[in-house]
Parts: sequence; C-alpha cells; structure tokens
Amino acid sequence: MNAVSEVSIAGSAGSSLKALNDWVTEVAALTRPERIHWCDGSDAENAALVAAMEADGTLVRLNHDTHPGSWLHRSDPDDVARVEHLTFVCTPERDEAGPNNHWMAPADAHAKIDALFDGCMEGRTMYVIPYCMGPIDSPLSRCGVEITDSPYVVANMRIMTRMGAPALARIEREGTFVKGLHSTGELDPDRRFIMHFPEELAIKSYGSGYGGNALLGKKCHALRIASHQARSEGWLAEHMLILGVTNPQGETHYIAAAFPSACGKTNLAMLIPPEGYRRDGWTINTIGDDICWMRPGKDGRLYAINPEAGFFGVAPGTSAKSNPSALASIQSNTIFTNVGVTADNQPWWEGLGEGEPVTDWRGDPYDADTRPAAHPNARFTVSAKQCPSWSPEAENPEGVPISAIVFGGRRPSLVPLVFQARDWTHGVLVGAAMGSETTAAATGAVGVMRRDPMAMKPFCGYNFADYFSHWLSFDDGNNKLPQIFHVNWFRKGEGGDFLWPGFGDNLRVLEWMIGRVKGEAAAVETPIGWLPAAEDLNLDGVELTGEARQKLFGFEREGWKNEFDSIGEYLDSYGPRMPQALKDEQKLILVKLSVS
Ligand code: OXD
Ligand code: MN
Repeated sequence: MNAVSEVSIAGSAGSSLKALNDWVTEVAALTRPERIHWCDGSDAENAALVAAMEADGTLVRLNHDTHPGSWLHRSDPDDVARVEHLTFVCTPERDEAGPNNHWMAPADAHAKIDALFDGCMEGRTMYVIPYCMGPIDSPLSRCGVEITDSPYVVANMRIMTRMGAPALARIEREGTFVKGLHSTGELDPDRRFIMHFPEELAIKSYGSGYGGNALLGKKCHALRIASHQARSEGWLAEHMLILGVTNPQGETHYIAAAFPSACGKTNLAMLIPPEGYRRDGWTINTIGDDICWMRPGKDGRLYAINPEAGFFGVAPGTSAKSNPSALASIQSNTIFTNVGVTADNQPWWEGLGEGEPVTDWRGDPYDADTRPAAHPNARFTVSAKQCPSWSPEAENPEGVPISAIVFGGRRPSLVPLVFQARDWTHGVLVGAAMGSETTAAATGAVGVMRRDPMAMKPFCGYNFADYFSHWLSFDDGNNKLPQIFHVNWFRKGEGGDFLWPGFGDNLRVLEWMIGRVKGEAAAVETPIGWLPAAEDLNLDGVELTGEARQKLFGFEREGWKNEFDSIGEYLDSYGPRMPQALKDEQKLILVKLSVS
C-alpha cells in the first residue's frame, strides 16, 4: 500500500496539517484502501473521476446536446433517502442528545461502526475531501474533511461545497475541522449507520451512498454537528432557505424560512413573482435553499450565510410552471440521482410536464403500473451559480441581514395561511410547535402528522429543550431580532383540494410580512398571533372561493385549543429541561384561547 507516501502530500504543506495527516493515516490503517487520493477540486480531477464513473457504470451519460455535462446516477433501490432510525447522536450522556435523537454512547458507537469500517476499502481508492461550508473567506464559515470511498460523493461534494485546495489552505490556517468518515460499504440496510460525535467534531457514516447520509458536509456537518457547535459559540445552524425580496423601491429584505424536507423550500427560494409584481419591479434573489447559519452582527441584527454552494433538490414536481429557475439551473452540469430517462436520453420525472420516460429510476423499462419513472425522492445536484435568481450576496463573507424568519409545514387543516408571532419568545414557541405531514425525503410512512420543531427534528445535534433555550437566549435586550412568522401553503378544503395557489403567489404573503416588519401592513390580533384579513394581502389576480378565504384567513378557536393542549403535552415530554419561558408562553396562549 502506498498510502503513507501519498498522505505526506498534505504534510508538506505545513505542520498545522499534522492532525489531518495523522487522522488520514489512522483511517487508512483501519480501512486499508489500495490508493489514497487527496482531492484538489480541479476541473481535471473532476473530469477524470467522471470518466472513471462512466466506465464502471456509476454514472450514465445523459443527452449532452440537451443537457451538456449532465449525468444520471442510480442508487441502490434500498438506499434512496435519509435513514432517521439509523442516525445517531453520540454524546457522553443520553440526555444531551435528547428524546429527539437516537443515542448511543460514544465508545459503543465507535466500536460498532469501526468494526464495519475494518478493511472496507480494500482494493478501492480512499478520497480525502477538504471542504469549506460557506464562503471561503467568511468568519461564519467552517471547514471539514470527508474521507470516502465513493467517487460519486466526491463529485457531489465538489458541487455542494467549496472543495479542494482553498479549503485545505483554510484548514491549515485554522487547525480545526470536522472529521467525516464515509464508506458505502455493502449498501446493506442491516449494516448501515450514520453516527455523530459532536464533542469530537466527528461523523462516521457506513452503508449508504445516498445524499444526506453520504454527502457529510450537508445534514451531518452543516446541521447536526454545526447546531451543537453553534450553541457553544453563540450562533444558529438552521434548516432554512434564505432569499432576498427586492421591492420596486429597490429595498431588499432577506428572509430565512424553515420547512421540513420536500415542502417546497427550493421552490420558495427561487420564487418567480406573479405577473403584476414582475411588472411593478419586484425581484427575488436566491441565497440558499436548505441551510442557513446566522449570528448577530455588530448592529445586533442576525446575519446569515448559506454554507452550501449547490442545490441538492427534489426533482419530481419541478417544472417550467412550478420552478422555472430550478429547471433552467439543471439544463447542464447536473448530476441527477434516481430519475427516469426518455427515449432520447433526457432526464425525466413525474410533474416535469413534457416528454415521456422509457426507463425508470431502477433502469427497468418504464411501466406506470409497476413504479413511477422517478423515485419520489429523486434529486438533482447543481451549482447554485447556475440558478438564474442566484444572488452574488451568497458570497458576501459578512452574510446578509435577516428581516424575517418563517416557519411552515404541511397542515391540511386548522392552520391559516400566515400569522405573525407577537415577540421573540412567542416566535420560538411557534417554531417549537411546528408540525407537518411526513414526506418521501426520509424512509418511513408518508403523510403522517408529526411535530418537527423548526424543521430540525431529523437534524438537531442535541436535546431540543436545550436548543429552544439557545434560541431564547438571543433575546438579550441588545439584539435587533427578526420578526417571526408561520405559514401554511398546504391548507386543504373539504374536497381535499389545496386552497392556496402557492408557488409565485407566495410573494403576496412575503410582501405582507415585509409590510409588518416595516410597521406598515395591517393585521388582526388573535391569541395565536397577528393574522392578516384577506384585504391586508394584495390578492389582485387570485381567485379564492369563500371557503378558501375563510380557512386561509380565519381563526378556529376550538381547534387551536386542542392544538395548544397537544403542544403543552409535547413540551412536557422533554421534562424539566424544557425552558419555563416556553411553557409559560404556551399556558398564556391557552388561557387566552379559553376566554371567548
Ligand atoms: C434534504 C432533506 O435533502 O431535508 O434537504 O432531506
Ligand atoms: Mn433539507
């Protein structure tokens, strides 16, 4: 094995890389790869990897006339989504991970997963990927190194992070980095674990090649490990998109919004204003579609960066109508995972609205009675810079100032289109109480209602009770915190149809929020917060039935009483760690709801 000599490539760069070199040597001794490749992130390196993956079938060439530089990857059929039941947060004490996480003692977890890593890279290449989450020169950014035996992971990490030489240089300067070890192993669901060791800034993932399980910079680092790190360093790592809304006067307001997976974050981040708004000069600028790191700036406002450099978006449902910017972004240089293919080799998925599949995501002839052409959680990986609405502010090392934070979920009943929290504590409760129907982004039943606080249920690297305390701590009297809102694009009528058109029309709701931030828009006070009347939104050109108006803008006292009872039970399920301020807020609202 020539591992040791190749390790010294980084060693020659400077002694502060000793920790990295020692770790690489240690991992190589455990996994016993045939070769070690240090990724520099160059075009030449990518071209060579892609050629090798084409040759061995890991990537299938798509039609390069219609989709230059684009490839299809078919994952193992049992490896198509995040696996929450196999994802562990390994803190010394179980309570630190909290009831929101699966827990294992660190020593047991290391022993269990190291046994799987033992010799797992024999005959294979081990890739060492230095990466930076966030603009390379931003004080808010953090670096990591992923070691993997999957060239598909390397190609995706190159799109999703700032990967290669500049990241290695920053690691050398700073000395600290998150260690992520990954192997696709045998892709056996019974030999699959995603383990996090927040105290050690370490991740170990075995047995899955799929997105959030394998691209360790994303959910594992930028959310689970980062949320833990953020708590001790006084910032927030959140499952939020970031967008800028520029009004006809040229003012831009940045909004961060948390929704559970597959609830339209990518669509909202790339919203196309309705015709009348476009005419008047409104524009949307996309900073990020999935993750937001923010912290108070010198002026007390929260400043946010998108730690990612690309989009790992859900393909099904993406069309020229639902998300023209996403569709335009993925016409070239895109890796598609688990989509169908047309007769002329173009990628295809349900909801694309044009073309016809001949092959499904498993590579079998398409048969509508057997399975959909694309897996419901099929994805595209593409550089954010290819998005027509991408904002250069995404590269601003200072981040962008956030005016409003939005929480939302799939709530077919009870929850109105939008409401505003009275203050920060109330807003934290609104986030903590978030509920949503489950989607195909994770394995398990789809369409089941569950509490998903701040859309972080699968991603918070520590006890939710402590996480809510951390959120509350930002209200320290000095910070100028954003306003907090809740939205529900998914309210249904008696007939089961969606009542709100959604997509571009969501800008009407964002406009109202900005009006509230500026103290200009009207609202009605209710026990659950400030609600707009239908007249308070610009609804020009939107047809809403009487039922829609009533349900989208109405307040259902009895239903909310039940909801607040259930929220109370949920908070209590965390025991004495749950901050009293949140429990008091819940009780206060319940009392208000009981006085009619
Ligand atoms: C994602 C997810 O992949 O939330 O973004 O599952
Ligand atoms: Mn996500």
